Amino acid sequence: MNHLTIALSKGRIFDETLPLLAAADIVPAENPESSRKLIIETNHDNIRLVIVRASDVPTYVQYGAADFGIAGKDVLIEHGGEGLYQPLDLKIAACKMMVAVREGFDYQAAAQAGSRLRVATKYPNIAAAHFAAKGVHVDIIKLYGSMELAPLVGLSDAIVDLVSTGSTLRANRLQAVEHIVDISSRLVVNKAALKTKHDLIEPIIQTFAKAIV
Ligand code: PRT
Ligand code: MG
Repeated sequence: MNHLTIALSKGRIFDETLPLLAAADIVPAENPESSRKLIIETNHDNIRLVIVRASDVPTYVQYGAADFGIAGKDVLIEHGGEGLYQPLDLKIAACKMMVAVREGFDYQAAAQAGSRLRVATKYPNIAAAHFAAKGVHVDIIKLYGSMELAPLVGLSDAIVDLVSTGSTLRANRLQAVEHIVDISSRLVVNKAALKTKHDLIEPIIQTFAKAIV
């Protein structure tokens, strides 16, 4: 019997993936939020979940350590998508990739073609491509979290980060000044597994496709 390993991250993606898994009759045996286990069994002997960092999902799937997974478009653009088949936009964990600055900061003046801007971000590839297209020179400062702090303490002029409700920006007196790309999460499948485990994977893709709201 073929086995299936599904890579998921905890938090918002997991919460929004549960109904999709349920539609495909896949029910985790434990809640990863409360369990410390990184391998979670399901109601099927041959299907298991592996719980990884959101930004590591493409890597597990690319190398075939997981047959498929769910990852944000932000993570996929930054990863490059090598070795991954991306059949479905699941429309979950939706948000926007934005440029934000301190309230009152004159972004239009600072970001003219030819000028130089310091940009803090977890997404150096996305940020570099965005500003290159505008002809703005940037010094990218790579951070791993709490990007919103950077302009407040003078680490950067601007940040490139995800915004959903906008409350984090407001709480830190920042404002969004440019929209880069709409983000949602996608199903990513290992290209080899799609062939060798087609009978197992294809019905799940079909079920997910029907369950997208
Ligand atoms: O936490 P960890 O470092 O392990 O990884 P992660 O932060 O990438 O994981 P997680 O679970 O927080 O996010 C997983 C995916 O959810 C991301 O890759 C996105 O595709 C998607 N997503 C959707 C978001 C958001 N919305 C979001 N709002 N990811 C992060 N945020 C953060 C944002 O970075 C900012 O700090 O939430 C804050 C802004 O939210 P608002 O509501 O205040 O605007
Ligand atoms: Mg997080």
